[in-house]
Amino acid sequence: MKDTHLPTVQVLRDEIEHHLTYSMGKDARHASVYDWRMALSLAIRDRVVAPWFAATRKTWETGAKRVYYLSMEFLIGRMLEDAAINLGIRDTCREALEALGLDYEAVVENEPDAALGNGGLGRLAACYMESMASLGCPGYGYGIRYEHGLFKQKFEAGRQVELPEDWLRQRHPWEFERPESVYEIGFKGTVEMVDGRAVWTPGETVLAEACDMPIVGWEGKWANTLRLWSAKPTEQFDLARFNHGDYAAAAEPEALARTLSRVLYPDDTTYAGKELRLKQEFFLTSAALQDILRRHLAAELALEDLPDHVAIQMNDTHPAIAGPELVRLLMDVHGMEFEAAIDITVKCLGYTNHTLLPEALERWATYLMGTVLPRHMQIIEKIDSWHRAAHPGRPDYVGIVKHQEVRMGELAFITAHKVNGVSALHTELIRENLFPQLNRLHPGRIINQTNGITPRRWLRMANPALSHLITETIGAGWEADLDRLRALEPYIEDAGFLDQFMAAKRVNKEHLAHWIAQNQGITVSPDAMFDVQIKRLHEYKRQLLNILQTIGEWHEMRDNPQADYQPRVKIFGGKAAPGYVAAKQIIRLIKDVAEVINNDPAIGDRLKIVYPANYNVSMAERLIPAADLSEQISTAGKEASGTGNMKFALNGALTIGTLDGANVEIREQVGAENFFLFGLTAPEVTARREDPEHARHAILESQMLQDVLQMIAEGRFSPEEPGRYHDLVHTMWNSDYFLVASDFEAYRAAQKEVDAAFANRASWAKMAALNTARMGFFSSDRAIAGYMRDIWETRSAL
Ligand code: NBX
Repeated sequence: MKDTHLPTVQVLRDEIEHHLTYSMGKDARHASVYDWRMALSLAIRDRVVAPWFAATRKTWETGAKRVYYLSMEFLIGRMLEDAAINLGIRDTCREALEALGLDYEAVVENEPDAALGNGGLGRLAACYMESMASLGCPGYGYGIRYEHGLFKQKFEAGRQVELPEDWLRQRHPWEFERPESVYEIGFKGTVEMVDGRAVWTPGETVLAEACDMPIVGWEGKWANTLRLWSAKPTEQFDLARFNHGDYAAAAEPEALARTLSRVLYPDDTTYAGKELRLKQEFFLTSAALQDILRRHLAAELALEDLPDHVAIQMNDTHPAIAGPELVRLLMDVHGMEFEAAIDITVKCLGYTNHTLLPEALERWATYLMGTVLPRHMQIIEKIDSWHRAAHPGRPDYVGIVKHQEVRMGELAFITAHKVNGVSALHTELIRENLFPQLNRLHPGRIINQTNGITPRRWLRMANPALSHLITETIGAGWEADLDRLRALEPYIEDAGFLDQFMAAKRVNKEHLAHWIAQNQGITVSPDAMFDVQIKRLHEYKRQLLNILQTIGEWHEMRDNPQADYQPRVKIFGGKAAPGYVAAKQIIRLIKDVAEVINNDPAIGDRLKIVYPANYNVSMAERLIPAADLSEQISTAGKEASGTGNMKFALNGALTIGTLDGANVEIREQVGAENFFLFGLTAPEVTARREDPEHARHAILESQMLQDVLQMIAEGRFSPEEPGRYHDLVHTMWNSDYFLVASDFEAYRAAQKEVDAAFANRASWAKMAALNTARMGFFSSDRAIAGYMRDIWETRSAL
């Protein structure tokens, strides 16, 4: 739909009022912000339907190949403004609301985040859905409609407390229920051979019921579907038991089924091995595959031709049961032979790896897999022996089942025709360290697709001030062709442009300062450098390094108050997995240090620490445009890519970072002179760990680090409980697996460089503007174009 008719303010206003009356059943005089938000959302949603239908029709008519993105997580955030931006009606929405006497921001902020994900992996899926729609790549996202998304974080006396999240308590205006699209999902039970064919009789069944959200692309030219599954009971409510007064028992089947789609697993650190998680993974995967086959057969296509019409991407190993499940459906339901079934399966599947951390790699005990999915366990063994037989005489052979565990990484690798890493460095490490043997058996199967972010949400929507300046300077259209930002480069010699660039940053910083004052009760100056580290709490991400350096800075300021310091606001945001004790301790330390430093009269405005609770997508949209400095300081070799790093640089923040993940490529793109690099490289990290005393040695070489650790150990930041951080300090001296000590002095030195650079505002402005101008490569459109070309073998339908 190229020529969507853009509504006038009056037309949109009428539509909003119509929905207020007829969808919400409210009178304008009694309507709440929520009612208005719903009315506006429904008015916008109406305008998504036409491109959505048109795209579906075109896909059917042309028989275009469809891409199916299977992910346990879609971290969408808010949808209203995103849809309004892509339809080109954000300003009209604002004016229509204002004409109705309403505050646009208040209405937009009334929307809860759809937090159906933990962090980077889930947000990447959301960016990719938006880019597929913007590029006109026919596709579906398949996920789970969790009743409760990622927990809400609050702080109580500096400690993280988790509260349940409840995004569906209010009506969710962006979805369409599809009660007619239901599939039966089985678990457990027995497998028998009948006439040479396996017959699986599940011991438990639930229904997967579809709920669709349209995802509209840039300028409303295309829209795809995000289909989320809810679990429903197969057996209805037991009326007989109810009539006997046994109310709890009557509702049992329902309660059992519902637990399946009840909560998102909040742990992105470690593999847990929980039965419910395996059931969730199979629930998503089986529902998706049944739906895919149903659609294929409805078009009267042969199953043999599936790979010509269907590409299925597994977002990490979470849906890696897709391999065995597709083989099962093709064999047991559709009567195919194993060889044909596995051939089709491999051609259809792709696998994206997002982690090298051994503790995060999924592996299921064979007894659990055999109990929950007995038929799949047989097929997994069949795939394993088929693959082994295809590669005889390999002493280094690595199988799927080993030590009574099913290794999901190996399974995904073997059942996919392409395996991809998410940054150049990460892909190299997958080849060399994670799957070296499989890489030798299948040269060329592992490829790289460096992550990307959607510039519609992360620049156009989140940063109106900078977006206007860009459009004024280089013209419209960069949102769909981010490489055009390069046209900004000549302007960095233009003092007028640089002033405007910094003025845009200033506006964002003022907004953020205001928000911090209102929400945190802390006064920060927009003149200070806003130094931001926002991401999940992990030891490898090294928030600890940041806070230790901050303590060091404070210590120096107190010793030498006359020296020239650049005032800074250190901003932290992020959640720790509920069971991750070390990460929670780091949060508490940051909070304790903030309490002391923020209230130290000797320091005044020169150093402030802010750590707002419940960091989420919406908070990222507020913080990133206001940042001067982006902290990307993971231990080299641990961060697969990072995507926050891209959002910051695109919005004109400079990065202080290690040679890890996509930092490497960001630095290449923006220029080494516009990036603050420090720290050990991935090979140096490995070498350094050879010395069992590396931590002690590094600490003894840094007087500052000794002082900092001493202060913590003495209880300077926890006077009411001086021993609070004894374990943390002990670990620093004795193990320090993530090499905080080894990188401490290099990080400090880099922070000194940052200070010096920030002191010269004119040259800082140039560096910042060059970051924005050179970040075009990191558009998720480039990434999706890469997947389409190299993995999915599909084209735009536009
Ligand atoms: O995926 C993240 C990586 O850590 C980032 O470096 C990368 O940029 C991003 C996108 O490629 N991984 C991640 O977010 N993992 C999870 O959230 C996760 C969730 C559940 C789970 C394991 C990991 N069981």
